[in-house]
Formats: sequence, C-alpha cells, structure tokens
Amino acid sequence: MKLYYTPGSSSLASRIVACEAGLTLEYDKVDLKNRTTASGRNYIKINPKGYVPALALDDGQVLTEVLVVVQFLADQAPQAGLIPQAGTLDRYRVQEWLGFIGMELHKGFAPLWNPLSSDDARRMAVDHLKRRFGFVDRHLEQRAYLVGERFTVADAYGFAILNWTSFHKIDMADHPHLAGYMKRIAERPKVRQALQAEGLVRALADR
Ligand SMILES: N[C@@H](CCC(=O)N[C@@H](CS)C(=O)NCC(=O)O)C(=O)O
Repeated sequence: MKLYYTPGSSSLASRIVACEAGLTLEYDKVDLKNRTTASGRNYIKINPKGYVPALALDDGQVLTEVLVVVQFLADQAPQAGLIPQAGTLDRYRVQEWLGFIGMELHKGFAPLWNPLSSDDARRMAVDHLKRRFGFVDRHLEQRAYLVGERFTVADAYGFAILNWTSFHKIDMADHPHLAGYMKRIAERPKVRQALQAEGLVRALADR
C-alpha cells in the first residue's frame, strides 16, 4: 500500500496509524500547489479530489477521506487495538469522534489556512475553534484518550489536527487538559517516529 501525504497535513493521522499498527507502507509526498508527487506523477490522476491523504491499495484501488483511511489501516492490524471491533458501541464512539474532528475541528481551521481570509474571519474561526476545544478539554478532564482506555484512530486524527494550534499560535492555556493530552500523545514512540518522518519534531519542540 502507498500513502500519498503532505508533511504536517491531515495525512499525518494516517501515517501515525500505520506506525502504531506496525504496517509497512510506501510513502509518496504530494506537492499540493502543483498537484504532483515526489515520484513525478500527476496527483489528480491518483486522487481527482486533489487533496491528501490518499491510500493506494495493492490491487490499484484508491481510498480517500481521513476518517476512512485511518479506519481501513487500523482494521489491517486488529492486534494493535487501534479501533474497537465493528458493531460495538465503542466503534461508533470512535466514528462519532472522527466525524467531530473532521467536520468541526479539521474544517474549522480552513479560514486560518486561507491567505485571503480577513483578520475578522480569522478571529471568528479561532473563537469558533476555541469553543470546540473547550468541549474536548472537558471531555479529557478525567480521561487519557478520546474513547475508552487506549489510544485509537480518533486520537491519531485529533492529534494531527490539534497540532496546527502551535503553527497558528493559538493559545491553549485555557485548555490545560487538551494541552496535556497533546503532550502525552506526542511522547508516544510511534507518534514521534511519524513526526520525525515528516520533519516535524523540531516544530513540536518549539511549541
Ligand atoms: N475531506 C478530506 C479533506 C482533506 C484535506 O483537507 N486535506 C488538505 C490537507 S490537510 C489538502 O490536501 N488540501 C489541499 C486541497 O484541498 O486542495 C479528508 O477528510 O480527507
């Protein structure tokens, strides 16, 4: 399998899951501006949506959408326990979090990445995100992970997205449980390995 990724983007969640699951993937870096891959391919031909991540399966099919790719990868290594068994309530809880992270957090950052956003639009986006962070912070007050007693794909996706708070210099002082959670996840050896592979360890150290 080959993961098409861009360093530090949402595709980091898929790399973290692959590392935690002990899966050996091939990786091909995507230049999102030019829609080309480091291997010299036209990325639009691989994923017509033009965004990362995309996971090329060994039979040539391509899976997209973070919340699907991370679940697919976790299901390839059930022994790693990165996702509860299908059909259990905990599986739906993980999917509930994946949906929340995708639609409320991931897309909530969109105005901050857009160079055309006005200062007002940026302020509104940060206010909105901080309300969502408040909810996650309260959820993590008594918990180490988003669902159950162990790290799941929801934590991988949450970490990849929340990591953008340092890039955008969003003050997390009023979200101490969330800040502690991020630190805890960053210290996981496989997460560190994924961050190192994408050249992001320094960015974390600067936090
Ligand atoms: N709905 C997609 C969104 C993925 C996404 O937003 N990827 C960003 C990087 S974090 C991207 O590639 N943006 C470039 C673009 O949209 O052209 C998913 O969940 O996978």
